[in-house]
Amino acid sequence: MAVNGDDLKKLNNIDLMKLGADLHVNFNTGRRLSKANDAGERRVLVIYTGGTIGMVKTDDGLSPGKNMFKPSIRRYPQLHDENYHQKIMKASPADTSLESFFVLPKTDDVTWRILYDIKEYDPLLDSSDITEADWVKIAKDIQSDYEQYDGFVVLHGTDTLSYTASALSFMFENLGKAVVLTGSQIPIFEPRSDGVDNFVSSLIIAGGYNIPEVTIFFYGKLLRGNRTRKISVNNFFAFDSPNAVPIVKVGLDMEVNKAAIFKPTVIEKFHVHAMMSKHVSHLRLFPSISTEAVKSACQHPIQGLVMETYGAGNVPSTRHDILQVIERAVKRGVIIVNITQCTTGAVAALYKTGQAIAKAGVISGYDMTPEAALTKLSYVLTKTDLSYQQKVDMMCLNIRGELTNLSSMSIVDQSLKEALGISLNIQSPKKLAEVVANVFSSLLLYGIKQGDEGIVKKLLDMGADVNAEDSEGKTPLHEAILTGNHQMVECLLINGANVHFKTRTGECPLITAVLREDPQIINLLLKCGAHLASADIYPISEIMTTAIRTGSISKLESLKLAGAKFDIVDELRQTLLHKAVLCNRPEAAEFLLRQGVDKGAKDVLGHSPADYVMKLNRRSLHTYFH
Ligand code: ASN
Repeated sequence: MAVNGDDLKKLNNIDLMKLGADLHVNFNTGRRLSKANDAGERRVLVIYTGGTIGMVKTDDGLSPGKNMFKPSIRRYPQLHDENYHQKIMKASPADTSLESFFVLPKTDDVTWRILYDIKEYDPLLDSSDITEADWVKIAKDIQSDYEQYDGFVVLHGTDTLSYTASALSFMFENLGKAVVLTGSQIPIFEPRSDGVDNFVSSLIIAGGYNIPEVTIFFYGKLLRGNRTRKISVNNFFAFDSPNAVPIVKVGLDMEVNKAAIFKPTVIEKFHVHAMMSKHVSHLRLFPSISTEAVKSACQHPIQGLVMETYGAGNVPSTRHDILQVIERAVKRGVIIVNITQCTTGAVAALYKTGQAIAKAGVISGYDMTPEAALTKLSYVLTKTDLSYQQKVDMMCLNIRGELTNLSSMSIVDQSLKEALGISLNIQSPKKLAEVVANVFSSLLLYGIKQGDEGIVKKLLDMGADVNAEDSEGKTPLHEAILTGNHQMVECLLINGANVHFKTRTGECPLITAVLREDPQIINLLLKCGAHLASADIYPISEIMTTAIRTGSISKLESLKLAGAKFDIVDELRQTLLHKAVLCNRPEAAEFLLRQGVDKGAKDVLGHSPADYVMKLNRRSLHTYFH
């Protein structure tokens, strides 16, 4: 304890009383997670764009009701736990932002509580009215709040949901957090609505599972957004992804297919490409289609055309007029993508009729949905730094899990799985998957601790989960950071490790690197999009407190490098500079002053740090407070 008995005699009684709390260096600028809930909380931003989910009956049919959604949600105990809301507000009176939050009632699916805030759009839209400008707006809104939330839910009408999901999946580059889109067939406040389950499950997935993709949750399934299609006007089972397995299936439990999650392979920050070309069109062939119809689909100013052909990508072999129009359009620089009219399967050069259009310069869209092909074209066409050929190459590449071709396939070595099944005589596939996951986790940990990248890569190739959490929520990335092996950290990051996983105590990998005071790893994580969020204030303020109390300048430097702000105040309105003075840490005070902290800030007693320097006669600090 840096404030000794003699020091305290110099303060008056009220000071003593007030400082009693402070002697434990009780920082409480944000929420004290441990006060309200030891398991912690996750924050989700809900963007409510419109759609049936929030609609009300009017004389003209169902229509979105302005400013009605939020007050109604507060009255629904399945959607909001008011007791818990009151509890967290009492625990953190200084955090006024909590007022607007909703709290999802406790669920067994995740260990922490999910707090969510709702941003309602004006006007609310039936999704048939959504345009590419709305995609840009949603993308930008998520970008500007990206660091404040653990995940995002977009409430949206179902009619064009697959288009929006596909568009966002391309616009979000290096996405590291979950963006779950959902809606409903019946308004959420109607008795037989599918909206409650769709909304609640989306919140749990966005806040509780790190699935860094744009997905659609509908009727018990989480599907990759750019693989989905609306398949029914009136069934609750309204969306499907015919060429991709669901990522999560919700029954009694949430069954996550971790192998199905799209993994990043580059070390880059999250970025929004906030531009989509309007100069794209879509042509569905039919027997006896006219030359004029084909011509008008690719005439100026069109730059990209999605052509839906028969079966494996075939066009009629006798229609030289169509081939001629297409050839001319390709020569003019129009990118034409061939996709199939069939629901499942892909374009393949099997038939003469298909090869003819490939020769004309039409590229294969493999098994892309029309929505994915169209929005991908819109995205690629606005990449002004790319040449025509680079755009074509990008269209053929699997960039967000939207298509299956050789570049998207990986061969998983099943030998360990088979050997375990045989030698342990495990019949149940679920049990076997559980055992295999455990064995992989232990081996991965062994490889990381040994610093053996070869083993780690081999295990990942064999299907080990690069983001497997242990009982404390620690991931292989946390472990690699703890060993200080920079190359191993890099190896995990380019093999899909996510920088946003937090342990049960709220420690993200960046905080682990700060605690280890490892500038090289901190920089690497920052390059990959890691950040300190305002929701991390509890662990960060604890680290800052200890650093000030012990005068650890290297820890303070690490915090600074990670992007921490040194302007926090506690419930006595004392700043870090007050603490440095009270704990008699001139080095820490000097560091804080170099960061430009407020010298004159007064605490609840009306004392500035300089007042305490005088009162406590801190000689070593005098020079900093003239
Ligand atoms: N027309 C509605 C919409 O797309 C349909 C729905 O949400 N179920 O906005």
